[in-house]
Amino acid sequence: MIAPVLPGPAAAVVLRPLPDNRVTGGFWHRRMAANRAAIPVGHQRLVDAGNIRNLEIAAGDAAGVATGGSFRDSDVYKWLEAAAWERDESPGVQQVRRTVAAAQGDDGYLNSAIQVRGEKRYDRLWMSHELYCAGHLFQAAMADARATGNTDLLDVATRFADQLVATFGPDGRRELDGHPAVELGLVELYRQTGEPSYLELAAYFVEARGQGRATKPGFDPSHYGNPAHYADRVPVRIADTVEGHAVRAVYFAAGATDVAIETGDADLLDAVRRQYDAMRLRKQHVTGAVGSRWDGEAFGDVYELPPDRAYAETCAAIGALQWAWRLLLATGDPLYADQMELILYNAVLPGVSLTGAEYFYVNTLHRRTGARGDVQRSPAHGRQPWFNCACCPPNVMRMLASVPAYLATGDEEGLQLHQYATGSHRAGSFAVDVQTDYPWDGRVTVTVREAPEHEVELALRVPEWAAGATLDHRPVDTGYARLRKVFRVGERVVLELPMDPRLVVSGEYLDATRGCVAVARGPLVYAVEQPDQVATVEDLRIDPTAPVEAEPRPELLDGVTVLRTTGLAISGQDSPYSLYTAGRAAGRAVPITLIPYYAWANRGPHAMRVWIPTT
Ligand code: FUB
Ligand code: ZN
Repeated sequence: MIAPVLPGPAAAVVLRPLPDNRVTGGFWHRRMAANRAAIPVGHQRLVDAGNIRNLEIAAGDAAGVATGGSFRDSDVYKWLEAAAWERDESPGVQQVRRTVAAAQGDDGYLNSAIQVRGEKRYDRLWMSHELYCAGHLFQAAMADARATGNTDLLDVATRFADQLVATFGPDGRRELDGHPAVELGLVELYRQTGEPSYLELAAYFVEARGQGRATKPGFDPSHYGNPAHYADRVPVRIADTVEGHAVRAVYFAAGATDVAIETGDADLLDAVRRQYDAMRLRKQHVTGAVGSRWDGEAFGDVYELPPDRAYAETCAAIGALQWAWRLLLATGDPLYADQMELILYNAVLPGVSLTGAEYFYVNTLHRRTGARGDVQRSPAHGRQPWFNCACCPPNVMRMLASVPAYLATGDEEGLQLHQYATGSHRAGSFAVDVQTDYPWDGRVTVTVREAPEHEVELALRVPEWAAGATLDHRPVDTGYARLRKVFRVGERVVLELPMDPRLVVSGEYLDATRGCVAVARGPLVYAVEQPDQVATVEDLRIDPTAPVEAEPRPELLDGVTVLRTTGLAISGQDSPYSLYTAGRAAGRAVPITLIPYYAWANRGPHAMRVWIPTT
């Protein structure tokens, strides 16, 4: 069962995940196959980077000193989670499970770097990531139990969770981990075991944040001294936006949403919905990515969304997607499914190469010709096999391995299809097969495989970009198109989503992208990349009145549909400023070809733009 979120029986959700969503062909099947092939590669990279060795030393199976920061065990746990969703029972996976179990302290505590170095536990919580690692361990354990039935990690996780319950809370230690994640893990562990103290501790961590308890004590002029960095400036119930370190903020919000769901806390749910809207409307890139500042890996001010300096960490996109999924389950509002589509195709997927084994940590929306990166994570270097801080690669692995979970849900009425992929879904006695060439083609054919004798509802999401869609040739509005009837086995329903290319402009307050357009088709945001152009990317000006044609190119970039249009190549002035003159830009007419943004940087690092200046 691939179900990264499984609300309990009493949870306040209107939609429930389905245990048996399958992807059997098409776009996501290819992307998941590449990801599956990357899992053993990931193992080797965790060995090479020393993460596994740290655990082996803690287990007494190796000698030496621990390397790297105390967040490093989390990379192993995310990788184990990916392996679990893929039901990968290779000897490498089994050995890592055993090593993790052997590394655990007698009282349940587990953090290999802290143990090996003999550091005091929970002493630098703002930076030690001890509970962050625990959160990822709990999620890996839950994945193993649900997908493979193996509960070895679950035993480790519950012993550690019991240690946390005995240590933290209103009657114990009241500091918080600087990096949220434990909230998500504890709620999952509660769902998996039914142990109420895990949910209570998660709820405590959610309520206690926003009062400076996760922040580095004392004066520090950097972001480490700033409560906003840790989502720790304003209590969650009164916060009206997201701020600070983007991954911390969205993991925390997703965990708070989980608590709201399991406790039926409508006020808390309202608060996180309000915060999601603030993020979506004022702090999200056109690709769905979040995070504008390199300094502190942080959200910026409202409308601070520079394409060339976008931080847009892959982990932040994954956290935003996890948050949107929980909000979708809680509310059934198609807005969140639209967001998930945007984020998955255009903010998560760009973080991994078409081979599945090279990554972006920072996802820029603009790379200049001749760009030179400074630090390892600079996207100017192109995709990398791994990073010294390797949070993103195994996060992508667990995300792509669990894509089927996010496609469809069920409720008492029937089955809801939120994302489209060739495969199958079952809600009770209602089962359907889906056939589609999405995201290249807008036709989705649903065939009933099994149906009850009474009426059920089939709901198909019509994305917000798909005005003019039809269901069995009848016009349907955006949102959910619903068919309620007694279905016959073999019956077909055909959804047609219009795939006309769209030019997108940014709002009046988004200074960095004024005078530019982004091009989208279906769920995909497109980009110009140097290898497809006859002029340098810097010189291109797109003609917003020119037709944009879609052309399937099965041989290019593992099979994409490119967009072709026209514009000008200006005569690149090599001077930064000149006198203003009114009128159209001067230049020679040129064809312009756009590729899906997710596929850029698979031919080496080249110039690329998502936002293109107009003629
Ligand atoms: O601190 C753990 C992870 O490393 C964060 O989530 C990323 O942003 C990176 O800082
Ligand atoms: Zn990351």
